[in-house]
Amino acid sequence: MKTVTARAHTNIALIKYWGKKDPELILPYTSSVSLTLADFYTDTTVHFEPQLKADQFTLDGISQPTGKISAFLDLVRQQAGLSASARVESHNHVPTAAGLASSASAFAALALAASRAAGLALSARDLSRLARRGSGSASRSIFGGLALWQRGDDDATSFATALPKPALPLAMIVVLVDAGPKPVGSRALMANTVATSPYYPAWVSTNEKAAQAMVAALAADDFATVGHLTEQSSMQMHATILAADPAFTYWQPETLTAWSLVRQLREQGVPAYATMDAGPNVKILTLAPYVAQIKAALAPTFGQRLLTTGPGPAARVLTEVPDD
Ligand code: 2P0
Repeated sequence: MKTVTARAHTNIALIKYWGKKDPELILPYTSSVSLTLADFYTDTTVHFEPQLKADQFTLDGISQPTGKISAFLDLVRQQAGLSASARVESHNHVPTAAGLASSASAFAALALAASRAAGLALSARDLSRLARRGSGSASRSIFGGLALWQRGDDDATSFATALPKPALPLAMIVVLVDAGPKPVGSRALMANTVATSPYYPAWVSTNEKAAQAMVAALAADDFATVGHLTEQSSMQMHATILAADPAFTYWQPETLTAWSLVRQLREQGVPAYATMDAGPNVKILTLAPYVAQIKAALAPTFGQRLLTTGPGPAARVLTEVPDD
């Protein structure tokens, strides 16, 4: 056995994932496209120990419930033919109270560390399939830069792949509207949107076309189309959520303030596009040369609540230490 520490970075979807066709296997209704971020990541250490009575999990040094982690480790144990429990230690590296702690980096790091600690040497594709079982968006965090999660038809065909590195100097500014915990978890809300939003079928057909259009726009380094598709996918996702029963939105007043400033910048010729996820924070997709100008325009309203990042690397093993 080995003690393995892996690092995976979080990602932001440019074309969103929202809704599961198969909640058990986490097969999505639509494909999605994401940007893995340089500055936000999770480090996870895994060691399987036959003498442990049950799995143990700490996050930033604090003991946590093990339900979701143990269910995920069971998949790894099954593949490796192992029965031992594991000790899992995770550390989230996100700026204090950034509100960006993510199941994407968490399950991507756990998939890599646990599979290696169990003696498996999975391909990137199989790691992505495994990470998907923990959290859909984690399938994309196996890869650096841009990733495409093809929805597929079953467990074997639903995985992410890396997209070619664009010539575009992509950058992202995170506007911290509210760093508190989510009022409603995305998993339950996703399921309710699928079950009750009359707009959901329209979302599926539009978003799937957008995913394929995004791949083409990125390959062509066509930032106006990349940005437009990014903003549309986010707004349409939030529209399906608003139309669910009960109606809901993650947005807060400052979410709209930030989006409005982004639209004003665009009217002045600045390439800036807003995208929002399962929370009120706004992420602005832009190009590196415009970051300073955008931050200057947002600073009077958001002050220090602006973080800048860019494309980050693939999930990787940091250390691998064999038992004595
Ligand atoms: C995404 N989100 O594509 C979308 C956009 C939030 C909004 O993936 O239930 O934690 O674990 O598969 O991946 C957040 O949901 O959901 C998410 P599960 P996940 O990034």
